Amino acid sequence: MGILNVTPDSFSDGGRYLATAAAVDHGLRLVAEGADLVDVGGESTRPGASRTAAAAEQDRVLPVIRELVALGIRPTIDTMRASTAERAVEEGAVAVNDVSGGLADPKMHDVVAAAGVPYLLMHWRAHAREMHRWARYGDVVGDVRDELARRVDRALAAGIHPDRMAVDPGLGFAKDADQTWRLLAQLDRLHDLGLPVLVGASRKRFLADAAERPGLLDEAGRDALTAAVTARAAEGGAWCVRVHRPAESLAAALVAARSGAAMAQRAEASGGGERDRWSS
Ligand code: PMM
Repeated sequence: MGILNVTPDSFSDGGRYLATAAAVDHGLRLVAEGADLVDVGGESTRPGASRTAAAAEQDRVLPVIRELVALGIRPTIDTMRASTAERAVEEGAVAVNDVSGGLADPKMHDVVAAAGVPYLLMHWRAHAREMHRWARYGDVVGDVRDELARRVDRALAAGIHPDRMAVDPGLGFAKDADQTWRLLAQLDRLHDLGLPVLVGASRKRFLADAAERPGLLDEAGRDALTAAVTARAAEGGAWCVRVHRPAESLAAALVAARSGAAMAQRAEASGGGERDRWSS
């Protein structure tokens, strides 16, 4: 999933794609790099950000979605607002990516259920302005999994089909760097939820923890770190990664898939040997 922020203030690419033509060009570039989906957002959720009005959000994203669809691209809508989700789906958005998992807008689950599109449900505790105050957990992985389970139950009760849902641990959202690294290290525990897992690490602040060299702190360095996280996410069984630079993450995922296949062959060969011994 390629990231297309049509915002003046997103933490990494804010202001670059505010004009519809620039946004559409960037959407094409993301697809050329290998993105299957282009995630269009019109409201920044960077730490400390204040809310964007619904009308401004929709003025930013709807023309971009309309044009991407006309070009045969599959956009998803990144929004916490039911009204924006509804209008984006009318324009052809193929899924709703809701960083609040339905907590920010009580109408969201009903709108998504009625629209019949897939719902990407992220772990969330509070709006960007105050989320740092909510980064308190016992066992962060268990707590995130349990809170996601409750949101999934709520979404199912509203009528969203289980085959049309994925979950996301919400890296960096009401989590400090250490908590975020724990989630990445134990991604497999989220598979208990029985749903595909989406991971959004791209260029996020916690990556600085792993940088060690100043050269890894600029945009190119963060993209390299992001690709390394993609390899880790792929090994942890992630279904999708949401990234600014799909080319590098695709390469990382392909290597993880290829080496995973080789490991499976090796395990089968040695397992097979074991079976042969028993059967003879
Ligand atoms: N992160 C951001 C925005 N939307 N959606 C999902 N599902 N998961 C995320 O981690 C996520 C998201 C914030 O970052 P941005 O500036 O890269 O869009």
